[in-house]
Amino acid sequence: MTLMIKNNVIDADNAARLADLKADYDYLGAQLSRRGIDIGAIKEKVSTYGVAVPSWGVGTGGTRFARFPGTGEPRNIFDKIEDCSVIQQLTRATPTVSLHIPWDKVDDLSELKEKGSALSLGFDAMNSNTFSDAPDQAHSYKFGSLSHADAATRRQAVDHNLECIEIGKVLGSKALTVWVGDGSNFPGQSNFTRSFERYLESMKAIYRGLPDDWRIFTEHKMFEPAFYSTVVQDWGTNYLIAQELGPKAYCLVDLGHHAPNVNIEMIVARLIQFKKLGGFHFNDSKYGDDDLDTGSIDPYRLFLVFNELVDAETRIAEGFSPAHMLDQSHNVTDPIESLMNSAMEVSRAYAQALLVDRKALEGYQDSNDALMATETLKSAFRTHVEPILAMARFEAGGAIAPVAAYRASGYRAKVSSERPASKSGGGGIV
Ligand SMILES: [Mn+2]
Repeated sequence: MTLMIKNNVIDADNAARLADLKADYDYLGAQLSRRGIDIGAIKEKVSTYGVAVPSWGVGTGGTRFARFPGTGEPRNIFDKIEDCSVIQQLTRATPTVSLHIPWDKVDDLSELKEKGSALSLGFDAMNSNTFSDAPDQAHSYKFGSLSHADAATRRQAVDHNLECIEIGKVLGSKALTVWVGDGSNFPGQSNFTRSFERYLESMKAIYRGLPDDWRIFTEHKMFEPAFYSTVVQDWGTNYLIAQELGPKAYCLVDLGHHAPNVNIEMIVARLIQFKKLGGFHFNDSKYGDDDLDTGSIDPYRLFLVFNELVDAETRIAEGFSPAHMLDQSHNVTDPIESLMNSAMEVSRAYAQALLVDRKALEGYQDSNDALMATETLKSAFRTHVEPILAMARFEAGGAIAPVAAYRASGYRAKVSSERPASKSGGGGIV
């Protein structure tokens, strides 16, 4: 196995922290024991939890105004998965990478597959791109892709998605995520019904090319790049798509793709109930979109989403197997550090949700004790679970303090000396 960070760097950083961690873990274990919770069982569950890293996340993001690249930016998918393996090596919470085509297209897929194996990384959902024009493509997506008024443009977009499936088959992926930028900027610019009919027709053609053991995820987004309407704007439309397509079609919830204050955890519950929750793109936002690090603005909302997931997991909800992925834009931080912290934030939300006393909660709900019901959630959320996460990482060979170990490793300086500086400029948001 290829290790991007030397084990002795991790060992040295861990050695300085281990005694404190053990003390904190034991103390938390005693506290949880008084609440009837076995800390070891929680740690076991947390240690099996994984979230996929998006290949595009390890590059510096940008806005439509500018992009300010960092140093040592990955030049291609091989550099990208090396960066992804650093995240996995230190956090032990990100065993898979989600690719984006055509950005990650390579001539030799077996070379990429071998590189993934050498780094002990698997390949998660494939992501297609019909929201921007690839060089030399015949038809432009300026006015849409899968819902475009022109049949040849729609066909090109369908074929691209089918190509993503073929690439994914070689790499061992089992899912295709489709997000389109299709929509309109002005009232009257496009006919809502006809656009959606064309979109569904295109999606059905993609669905027909989906292998039996694959799933297809559609991702809704309220606005942007279209600023008046988007064809797949909300979870209702997303649910209709999944219903129209069939049993292999599921809805993907990107936390940032909703209006402010939308009750996302309730959307999650509805999709679970009707067996159409496909998975997540985790991130956070203050005003709109999906740009900020997971849990950086509203960790309580992230916890409430995981509360629904653990509720479904506990009662073994039928057809419940959501895919988890990060999807965020790192404009001012080292992307590796942001992704490590974000992976730990989702693990934290999961651990906190596991602490909810579900029997007590149900009792408070049935007896209309609103105060104690909400306090039951709050007491789980307020529990400082870091010792559980850190111990799980340590026992799996990762770092007790991933960001500190990463900084001590000098990885960024090393790749900065090997990889030429990338260009700044506009765009780059995904
Ligand atoms: Mn997304």
